[in-house]
Amino acid sequence: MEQRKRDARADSLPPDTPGQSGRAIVVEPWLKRPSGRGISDDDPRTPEGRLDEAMGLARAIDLTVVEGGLVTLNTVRPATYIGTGKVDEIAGLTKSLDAGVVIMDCAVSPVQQRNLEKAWNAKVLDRTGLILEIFGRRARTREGALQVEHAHLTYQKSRLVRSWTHLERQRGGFGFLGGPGETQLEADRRVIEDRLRRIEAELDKVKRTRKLHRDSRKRVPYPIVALVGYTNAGKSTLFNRMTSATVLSADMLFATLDPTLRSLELPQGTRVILSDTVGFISDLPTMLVAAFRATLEEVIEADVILHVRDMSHVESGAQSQDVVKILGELGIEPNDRRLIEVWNKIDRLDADGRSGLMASAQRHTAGQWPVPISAVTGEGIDTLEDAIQSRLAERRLTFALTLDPSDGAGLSWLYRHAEVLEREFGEDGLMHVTVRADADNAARLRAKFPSDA
Ligand SMILES: Nc1nc2c(ncn2[C@@H]2O[C@H](COP(=O)(O)OP(=O)(O)OP(=O)(O)O)[C@@H](O)[C@H]2O)c(=O)[nH]1
Ligand SMILES: [Mg+2]
Repeated sequence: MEQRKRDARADSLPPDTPGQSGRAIVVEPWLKRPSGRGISDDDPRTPEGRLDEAMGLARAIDLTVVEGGLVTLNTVRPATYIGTGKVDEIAGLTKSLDAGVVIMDCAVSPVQQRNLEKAWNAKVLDRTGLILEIFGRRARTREGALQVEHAHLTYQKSRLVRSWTHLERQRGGFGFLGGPGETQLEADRRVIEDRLRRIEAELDKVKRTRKLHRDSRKRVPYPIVALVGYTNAGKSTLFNRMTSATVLSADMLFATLDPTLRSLELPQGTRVILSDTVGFISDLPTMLVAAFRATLEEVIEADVILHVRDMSHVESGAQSQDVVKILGELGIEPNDRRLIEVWNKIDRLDADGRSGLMASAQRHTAGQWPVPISAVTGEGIDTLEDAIQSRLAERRLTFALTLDPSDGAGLSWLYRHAEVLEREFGEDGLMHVTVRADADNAARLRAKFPSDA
């Protein structure tokens, strides 16, 4: 009984933070299918591509990857996920390579995790656990930390339920219920739920403050341009290039976690606010998408959304599909007029790759051309700025207004809520003002100047 209780609790505990000099083995399980494709038939990724990415994720929490390999399997084993032969082989490796962590790039159940940890005498992290770990380390703001903790606890809770069901089933056979193991699990679950509720209350407070900020920014008539894209696509590099800022950009997955905003002036003089935010990844844990929804509201409400893609990456197409899918979960459809595809890192392509890319860019429907750029060399940035400008113009309306010269309050309202393009005195002694405003402010403007607008 004592033993069982301890095991059950081990499931509910968060993965230990791997040590400073963590040496890790990365295992990429690859389920064989009759079609010869991967986990799902419409998966455009290669096993090698997935393995590379998983190794990158492991390095993102400063693990030293001492070995990484594919394990093909015909079926998932309930006890250990992979076959016993492979389990033994990896046990040998963890020992000879002195690895304290094994990353399983899949979703392992609490039971599988426990069995593997025992067999390998190493900490086992699955893909969700690993991503949560990275996010936990990157969170810098209070909101970010709360969101990650929320996701982490939700993950733990889901694992509690699963192992509990397992125990229940096992005990059902003996015809009794209850016992210390279950009581402990219930207590664990209650602790998690209490904590989740407290975090939600706190997040609610933070969210209200953010909303106030956003609302007050909305009254300032600057449109928001949001950067989205797969992790490592070059969003922060582009952000820095366009705003002359120095946001951390690094060849590291999930370098950015908390959103960053900065204003910049487009060449035509329009001032916009550029927002850099967390990158996406394939199989992004759903609890993270949910937890980060508030942060991603910046994107949901943006006037223009730049989907930054790493065109030099072999899996660029698959990455793009993942981003499109997550955008869909946020309610942003692929044909949304606010979206502009930004084809980044073209400096890394050779002449053939480049001309192929330019040709396929041209094949897009007029008005939806992707913009090839290099955030590093600056190539194509001017075209991108023009594209942003013209998308904004589509969304913003221009008004020609006439004001009494003594109406200082009216004029200052216009400066606060719209972009004043022109202002002159007519021969009629009145002031003629041309302004441009976004949809929200256009409505207010119509209400305020009914005879003109
Ligand atoms: N050669 C080349 N490298 C680039 C370009 N843009 C970005 N990079 C590199 O790609 C890596 C990732 O860039 P980041 O700007 O940090 O990417 P990100 O999209 O912000 O990534 P996350 O914050 O992790 O989501 C860095 O090493 C950059 O120097 C480019 O146009 N050309
Ligand atoms: Mg970044």
